[in-house]
Amino acid sequence: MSTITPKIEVETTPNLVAKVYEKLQHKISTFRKAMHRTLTICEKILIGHLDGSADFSSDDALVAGKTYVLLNPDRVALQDVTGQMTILQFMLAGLNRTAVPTTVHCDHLIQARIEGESDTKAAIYENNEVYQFLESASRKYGMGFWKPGAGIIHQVVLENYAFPGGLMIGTDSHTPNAGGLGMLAIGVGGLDAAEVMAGMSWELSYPKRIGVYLTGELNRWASPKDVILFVASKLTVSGGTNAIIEYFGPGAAAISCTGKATITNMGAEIGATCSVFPYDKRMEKYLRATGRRSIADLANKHVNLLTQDPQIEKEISENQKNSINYFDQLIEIDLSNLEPYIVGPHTPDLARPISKMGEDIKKNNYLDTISVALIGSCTNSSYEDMSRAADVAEQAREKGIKTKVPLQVTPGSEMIRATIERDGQIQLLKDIGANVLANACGPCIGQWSRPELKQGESNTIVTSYNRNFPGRNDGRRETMNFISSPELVIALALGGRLSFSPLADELTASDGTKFKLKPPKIAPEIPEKGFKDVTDIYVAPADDPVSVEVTINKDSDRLQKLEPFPKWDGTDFEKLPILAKVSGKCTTDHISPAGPWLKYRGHLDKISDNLLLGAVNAYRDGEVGSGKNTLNCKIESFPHIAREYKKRGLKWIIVGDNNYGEGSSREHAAMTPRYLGCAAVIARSFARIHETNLKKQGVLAFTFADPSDYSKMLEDDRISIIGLNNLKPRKSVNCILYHVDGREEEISLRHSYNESQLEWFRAGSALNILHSMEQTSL
Ligand code: MIC
Ligand code: SF4
Repeated sequence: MSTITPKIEVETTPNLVAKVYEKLQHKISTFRKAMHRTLTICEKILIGHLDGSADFSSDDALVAGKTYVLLNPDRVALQDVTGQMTILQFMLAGLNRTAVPTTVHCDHLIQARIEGESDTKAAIYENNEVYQFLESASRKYGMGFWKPGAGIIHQVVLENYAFPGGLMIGTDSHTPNAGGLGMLAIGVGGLDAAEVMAGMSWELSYPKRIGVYLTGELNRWASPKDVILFVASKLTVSGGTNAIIEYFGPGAAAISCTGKATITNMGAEIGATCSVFPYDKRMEKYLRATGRRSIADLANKHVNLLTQDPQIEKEISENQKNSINYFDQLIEIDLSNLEPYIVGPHTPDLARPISKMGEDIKKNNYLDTISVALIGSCTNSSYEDMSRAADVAEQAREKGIKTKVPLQVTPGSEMIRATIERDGQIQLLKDIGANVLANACGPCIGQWSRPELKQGESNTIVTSYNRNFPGRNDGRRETMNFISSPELVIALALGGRLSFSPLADELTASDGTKFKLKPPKIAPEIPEKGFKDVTDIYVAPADDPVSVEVTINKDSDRLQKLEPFPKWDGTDFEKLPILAKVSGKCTTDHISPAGPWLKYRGHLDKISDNLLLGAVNAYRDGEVGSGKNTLNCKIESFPHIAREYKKRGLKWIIVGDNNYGEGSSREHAAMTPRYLGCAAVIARSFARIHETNLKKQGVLAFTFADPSDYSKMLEDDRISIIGLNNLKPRKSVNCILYHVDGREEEISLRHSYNESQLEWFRAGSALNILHSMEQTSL
């Protein structure tokens, strides 16, 4: 059972880290006494954060895919769009202050239009109400508030809060970025975060472990990005589901701390719970350079807690087969032989080495001409990244040429932006034609105004971002995003064509001579003069929180107080229509698109109008976002039909394909269906965060016992899900399909609910339980 800890503590980070190491030490040695096992890093960090109720004595105490564990995270990070719902839900719990150190980061709401400064100003004006809400709630409830312009959540967390051996949750799927600094950092839905902020333990299905054994050293054009693009090509977008990816081996220490963060960041693209590297000298160096000497000293004293037991690497280096004792799967990469990769379009696991891109373009008829090149984002905007990109820019400047296509740069944080301005990298990029956007997500999440692009016009962009689902960057499904490292994106921008390979092709200098770009020099991860200090980007919690008011205007179209969802009425779901059966990839970007909709993330009713607008209708070839309204047989948009059903008190279901809900952590993709009357989602399989979000919001999440039953669900069917009063962990559920021709078919559904998760369904949502626990503890 989860516990509520009413004790509120405000900790300085070194204090917190010292306590975490003490706890790790104690729990790990208790575990070793009971289990006598050799441990990997992720096991050490998980064991060290198990809550008081953990029992190490039973054999199935920590079995991947079987045991649910309760953990006590050390920190919570929220960003401005998912953070709104999180805070609204936290407020429903009725506490005075967050029980765990928490920060809020304003990064997703700044739209890229002209350039950084003016775009940030415009965003502050347009989103004033939301920023005021987030800032006042932060001051009141004891959270650190990072202003718009301060930077992207994951970069700011890496620079300020991440620490080796820590456990953090964040309401953003790229939270695992902090794994580059040896932290287990996991993306979650807003309600998970709100519960931890309220002092509850956090539940996780004990993950599998995938080991990535690194040898050799990156060279020439290959960069950390290529490590993860290669891993993504091997594991695919669902290969990391319910697994932690643990990197180790002699090659790990050859990658900078920020390079490691690029790799762990993009573990989200393969569905991994998170990814982590062992503590090493590169991390120490980064901690010291970012003003955290005392944490580096502490980490140095506890290296054994922050690295895997040495026996593991020894055994695996002797014989890879030994990996089965420690990992469910092992991938080996010799960094010295790694080629630069490029992935896309439309999925991050469609990878090939850059040398093969030309062939692929011909084979698939991709548009070769690049329309815009973009570098930066939370994934790739470190000092090292920008320096390597600037090195390529400098080679072009020396030859008197500029990029053939517009080049946009998004620095990950104000600290990075100010430092690369001081050290000249920005100027080099500007000299070849770059424009610098705000320190924010911008075009990575559809916050990109592209008035020059005609409606329906196909176009190719190249980016150093992490996601490339259709419609993601500019709201246009026709835009094809190919992802690569920043240095390669600069090279492609100079070539102007997707088929340009700096390894093989030449450019023409301003004097007409031909030249080849040289691979960028090894770049420092830490600036020689140190990172630049920046001010006026952070607001601390108030000293007199009682006097701070958090206001939500009743008529606002940006924020809406939440009403609890109704309890389950105790009856089976009988003869429900299928609102949508989706075919193929259905990410959270398909279920609850971002871009222009981001501004309604604090207003459940408004944002519900985007429900499934990107989903591909399995019944109607080419139909996206709409389907048949079974009440009037007209083709209408999914949110419209859902509202019609809701008006008539009719619940409905969604049928999903493989890895349904992949991608982001946004719980809106679960809340909006719930709000509009979705009773259940039945899919071939789910992505981890989305499945939990559905469960938490009280929507039943089922998978087909036989995945081929997906094809039995017909457009005009009515569906009954029966025996709900007897729902039990690991017990399948019966579902009857009533076809229009009078036939009935029975199929079997599976689920992964444990007993306490079933309570969420019965109570109407997990929040309803939190709320009633708080009421009784008052
Ligand atoms: C994303 O990269 O998709 C986002 C936007 O950062 C999301 C969070 C969101 O939808 O707000 C994520 O990764 O979780
Ligand atoms: Fe922002 Fe893009 Fe990073 Fe998500 S992936 S946090 S949208 S920069």
